Amino acid sequence: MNKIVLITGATSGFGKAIAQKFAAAHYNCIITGRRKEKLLEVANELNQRFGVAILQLVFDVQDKKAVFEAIESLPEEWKAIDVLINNAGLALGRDSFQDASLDDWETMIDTNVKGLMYVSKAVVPLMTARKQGHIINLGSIAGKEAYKNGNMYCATKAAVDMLSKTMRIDLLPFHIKVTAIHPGAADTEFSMVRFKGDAEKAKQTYNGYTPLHAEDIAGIAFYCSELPPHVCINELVVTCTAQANATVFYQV
Ligand code: NDP
Ligand code: 8X3
Repeated sequence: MNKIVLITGATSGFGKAIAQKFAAAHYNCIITGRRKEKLLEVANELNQRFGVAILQLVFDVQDKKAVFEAIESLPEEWKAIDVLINNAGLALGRDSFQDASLDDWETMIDTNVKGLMYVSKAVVPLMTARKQGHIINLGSIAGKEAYKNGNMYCATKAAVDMLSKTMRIDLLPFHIKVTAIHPGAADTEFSMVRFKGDAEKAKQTYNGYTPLHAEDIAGIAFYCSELPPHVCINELVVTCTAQANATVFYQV
């Protein structure tokens, strides 16, 4: 029987690469996102390349009702989720505290914190019932260190960091592993979203160095998930070699 992984935000970036990695290892994949057409493309590709079963769930993680309805109406054969990857998330804007948009801040809180909370609360009962499971949360180096104009994005990822730590404690009696992966700069759709479609600004983020690629994080997430039952990687901060911390880069 193939194992089952549920990946939020699988229409691009880390989530898509993670789905590819797990599907290649014969996991059946539940993939989620808001963009239905992109999700369908990913599903078709995974199905054709790897012959695994793919279930697509289209919902906005900010929508509590939609999240719970989607998870609660999973067909019986999809309920034994082995690995949940809370990946859906975003940054919006890079403005000072005094200039940043409240709407952007609320969207980041609703997506990065409340979205992760809804999906986890919906999936955890399926794991506690089986007394097994692994939750992998995508945090960020931004949740570990403050940087200029990072304000609410940093705060939401600090929340993911702390939630991961506390989930690990509370879920201990159920043998559920909790891993937080905190990447540095990675060349996905992240910066296009952050800078609201400004391709030039997005490109500048990665000028003069080789950033992480989505596949790098996918490989690490998969490695964490494949360790023996008695081994759990609690957290990892992962940067490209040209990035020393949240703010120091070697650029040429
Ligand atoms: P992408 O923009 O490429 O992917 C983000 C994914 O999240 C998309 O699949 C998107 O799907 C989904 N998503 C966003 N908002 C929602 C929502 N409201 N409901 C459902 N799905 C949503 O970025 P990354 O792959 O880089 O980002 C993935 C995670 O990694 C995020 O949590 C991000 O904060 C984190 N991260 C990214 C870093 C980077 O430099 N790239 C570094 C550190 C952490 P759709 O639009 O179809 O809904
Ligand atoms: C994304 C990395 O440094 O832009 O989480 O915050 S950073």
